Amino acid sequence: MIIEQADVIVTSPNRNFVTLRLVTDEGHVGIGDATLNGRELAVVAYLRDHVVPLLIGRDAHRIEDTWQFLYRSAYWRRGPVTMAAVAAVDMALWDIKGKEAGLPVYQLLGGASRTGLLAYGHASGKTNDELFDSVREHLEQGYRAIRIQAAVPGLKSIYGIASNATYEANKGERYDHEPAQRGGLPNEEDWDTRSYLRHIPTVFEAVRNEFGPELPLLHDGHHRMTPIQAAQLGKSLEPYDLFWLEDCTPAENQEALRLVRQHTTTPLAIGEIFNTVWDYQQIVREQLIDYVRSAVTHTGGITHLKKVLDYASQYQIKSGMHGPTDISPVGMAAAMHLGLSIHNFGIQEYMQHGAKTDAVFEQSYTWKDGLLHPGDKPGLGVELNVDEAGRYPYQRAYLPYNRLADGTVHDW
Ligand code: GCO
Ligand code: MG
Repeated sequence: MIIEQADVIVTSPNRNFVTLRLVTDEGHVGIGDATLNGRELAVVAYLRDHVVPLLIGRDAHRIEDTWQFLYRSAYWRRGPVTMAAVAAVDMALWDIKGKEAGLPVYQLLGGASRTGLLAYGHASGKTNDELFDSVREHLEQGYRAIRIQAAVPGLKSIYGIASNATYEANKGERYDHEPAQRGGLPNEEDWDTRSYLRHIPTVFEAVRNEFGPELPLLHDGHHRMTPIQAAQLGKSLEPYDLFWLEDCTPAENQEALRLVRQHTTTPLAIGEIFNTVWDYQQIVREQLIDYVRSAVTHTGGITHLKKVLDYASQYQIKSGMHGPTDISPVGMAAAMHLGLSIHNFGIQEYMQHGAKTDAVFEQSYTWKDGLLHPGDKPGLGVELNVDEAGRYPYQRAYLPYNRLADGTVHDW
């Protein structure tokens, strides 16, 4: 089965998405997600200019060989652009293999290890009342685990706070629940770690008082603390029994987590900006984390992320795959097939895409009683409606960035 055609499709229904579409001589179509939020066109160029010519004429069955060929023959390895491009090829080839076999991808990965995937949603608020409304709305929608982000007194705008606390207030337009701004230049936000460290434990105390001890609660530190500050936060959140504290320190410094770990039993999740198993080598071996946050889309596809998660499983470390709206429905489906099949699944982030995105990417995955399932259509189970995609041309979009009160740029 030979790859005859490869196209890179950029579309911006509720936000920008990059999709690789492969067609074989037998007429099978496979799609893969290559979206890198805020740097989308770099991946488009990598795919169009460098990868597509290598794909035409290749045997679509040879997934592992194609992965190794793209990774090693480039000579320049790793990095988010390269690994998102490789991921898209990998996903599209799994999609094709499933369609050829007449099986959903999770069956090819060993079959289901569970009936559905526990998913968490994003609650946030500028005040505790707003936050409670947002939590309640998530519970009503069926979420059984919820991420809590709260504004910090004295700071104008910070990561993770939706402009409207509830989906209802956004009238189904979910773009505002993610921070990328379309057009213009990046928004500047402000940050003060000491205020944050003082405030966040009070928020968790209030949420536990309001919603009780059962509900799994998560929190994202979004790379903004030093190791000792992260240790302090982990310790002060212990009474509120978090499911995880995410990205408590900037991810490049793997050793930072050793210090955090020495001080707190709050479970740690890291890795949404990692892209290979090498980024996890030390933190897995030393058991410095509890959850792997990588997305299929940013970590070389199903083939490579499965290797990361198999490695992690030796240390009882579980998956917590990245699933904000900047992962396309194709990347989300790939995560669900992988999550359903592996033994060490932990939780899946699931924010829900907007209506326009759902019309471009026709999905067969389901979300019922708080559990996701990839569905049983052959392949990944997501089809790209090319005509609908064509209605939404690319729009430049940037993520915001942070400055401290004295003007210093800080991690966002
Ligand atoms: C998360 C993430 C996202 C990222 C976003 C950047 O935990 O879901 O931190 O919200 O900020 O993916 O593009
Ligand atoms: Mg995160």
